[in-house]
Amino acid sequence: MLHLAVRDDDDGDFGEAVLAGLAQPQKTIPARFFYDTIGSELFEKITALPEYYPTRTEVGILTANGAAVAAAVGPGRAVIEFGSGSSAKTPLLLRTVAASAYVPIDISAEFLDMAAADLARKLPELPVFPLAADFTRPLKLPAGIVGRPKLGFFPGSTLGNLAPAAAIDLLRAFSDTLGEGSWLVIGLDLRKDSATLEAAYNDAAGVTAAFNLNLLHRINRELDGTIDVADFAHWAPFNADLGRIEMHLRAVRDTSFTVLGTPIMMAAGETIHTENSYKWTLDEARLLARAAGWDPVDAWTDDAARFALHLWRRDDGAIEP
Ligand code: AVI
Repeated sequence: MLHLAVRDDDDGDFGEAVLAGLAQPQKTIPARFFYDTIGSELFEKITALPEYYPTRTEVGILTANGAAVAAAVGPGRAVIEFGSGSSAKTPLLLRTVAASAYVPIDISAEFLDMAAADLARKLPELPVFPLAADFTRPLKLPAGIVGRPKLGFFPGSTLGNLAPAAAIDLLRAFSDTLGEGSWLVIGLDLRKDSATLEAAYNDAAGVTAAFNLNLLHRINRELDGTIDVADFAHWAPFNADLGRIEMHLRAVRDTSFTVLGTPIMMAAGETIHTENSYKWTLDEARLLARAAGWDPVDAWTDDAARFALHLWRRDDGAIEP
């Protein structure tokens, strides 16, 4: 299961963030609030949709190129996953690189427990050291993996949900957490034609729309919201200038509601911006790596060049001839 960098279960923070976001000229709600229980279930469904190619494409790339990753990084590394993996990708990588230990890091202890239990079934011999923490900040890794060479894993193009400057900050935090001599395997969605991209975020079954609209239901459930959800529609265009899919909730008519007692008015056509999903070309991804202190060593894509799996090595300042 892959989620945004930070999942936030704190109602206080949710209320503050929603009120602050709805007070902006371009209304906004941070994407991390998608992932309550219902939102997490909807996201799992998204990853299996025919239009949503990233998940299965990334698994295919990892399957086809795992041996090359293993040859580059060598066997016996401790794999540190940013986000708790319960998908097929994690055991695939762990087996391919003959990992000596696994550290899933997630802010939610519940997701960590699920991931650890899942792995214990699939790879019973592998030592697992779950770490319940916010991985957007540099972290002290568990004592059980001290001295082992490290390989970070950040699949699913989760980095794409951050604006470039924040993405660089996060990649720097990974570098600090993993330390000298570490490597990183990171999946990033590739920039491509807008029809393919827009289909992936506007699926025919309406699951992505339900995922987006769940934010409004969540406000009603948790923040005494009085939103008529039927007044809103899911809208997810590709913004070619900024290289990102944007998700919005668009008012289909003039509407007004309250959140925690605060009145909000929206005109027909006005939107609440709920997510960005940046799409990086191979060259842009290399620049991103370098800006954050990583050396882009290799990258693999699927045949249709939809998605890329990147292999980066921490730039430890070695001087090249
Ligand atoms: C989690 N993240 C990488 C997904 C994405 O594609 O940006 C979230 C998502 N939003 C709508 N569909 C999927």
